[in-house]
Amino acid sequence: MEYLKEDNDRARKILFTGLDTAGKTSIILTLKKEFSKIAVISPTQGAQRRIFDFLDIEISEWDLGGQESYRISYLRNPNMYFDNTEIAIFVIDIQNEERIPEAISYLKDVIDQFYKLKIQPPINIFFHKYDPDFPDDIKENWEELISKLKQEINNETQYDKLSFYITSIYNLPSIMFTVSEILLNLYPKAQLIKKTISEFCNKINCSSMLILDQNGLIIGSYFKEKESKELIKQIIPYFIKFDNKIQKDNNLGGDIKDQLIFQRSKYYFLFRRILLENAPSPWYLILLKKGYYFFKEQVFEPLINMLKPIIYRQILSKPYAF
Ligand SMILES: Nc1nc2c(ncn2[C@@H]2O[C@H](COP(=O)(O)OP(=O)(O)OP(=O)(O)O)[C@@H](O)[C@H]2O)c(=O)[nH]1
Ligand SMILES: [Mg+2]
Repeated sequence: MEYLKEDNDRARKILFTGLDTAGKTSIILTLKKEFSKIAVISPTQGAQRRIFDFLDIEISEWDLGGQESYRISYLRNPNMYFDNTEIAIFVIDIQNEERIPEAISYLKDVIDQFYKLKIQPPINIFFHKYDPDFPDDIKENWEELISKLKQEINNETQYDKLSFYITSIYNLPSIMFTVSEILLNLYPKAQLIKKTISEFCNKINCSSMLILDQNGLIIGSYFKEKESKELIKQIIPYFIKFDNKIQKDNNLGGDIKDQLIFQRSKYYFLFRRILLENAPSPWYLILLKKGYYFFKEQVFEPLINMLKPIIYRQILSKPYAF
């Protein structure tokens, strides 16, 4: 659940920064599935903050409006804007090649502020606006540009903790997978969840599986091979739309047993809501399996029992019950 409140010590700070119009706020709105707001977006005024839960962590998300006057004021007051950053996301618009030198120069300024503050958070560079519908020759140009930029950024910054991602708001999984992966680095039990899911998948012989939280962020995944990973990525946006629809329609939705199974080529997809006690919104499980399989309630019991002690929500001081 998302809510606004004053900063507190517990929240872990994730900072979105980059030039104006790079796409930071659009990425955040995509994460929140507030797609209609992207069409009428305006430049972010100063720093916008929100707090949301990810597993048992409170995330304090900072969206630093990138217009020049704001950038100058952030650099003048690093304590106010850059301090306590645990993860930085630096967004670069790859469709605006002209402004890339300016973006790299600002990235260097940001890194300088981190050094001044004696912090060294991981910086995740998003090569953004890599839109899926562009023709192949343009995408080839982007690929070349991106590999050149990776080298340039590594050489010019000499920063140890850089990671690079390719994203577009028109490729929802690119945003969901990337941000989830980055946030999972904050969660010590992430490996345990991964192991639990993978053991379960091996046992029931499924090809891939995802568990999504109430915000659609991926808290655990398993992929046996590349093909099923691609298929599951393509399917996520449809499932999320489907769930929005059933949640709105009281006659259809709300039941813990809500699930949807359909077939595409040799795969069966299962989409299932997991209702958590005390949680206003459900989690989701998406599973892909070759051949027909009847997903009985009991099949999931071992998985849920394995996950229960792992996913313990300290903020409410109550365990999540499935
Ligand atoms: N083609 C394309 N356009 C995008 C993408 N992401 C964002 N945009 C567009 O880029 C423009 C700027 O997006 P914003 O999200 O406002 O950019 P910002 O980085 O928040 O800008 P400031 O708030 O001024 O710092 C908008 O018109 C978005 O629709 C993308 O992945 N592909
Ligand atoms: Mg913005």
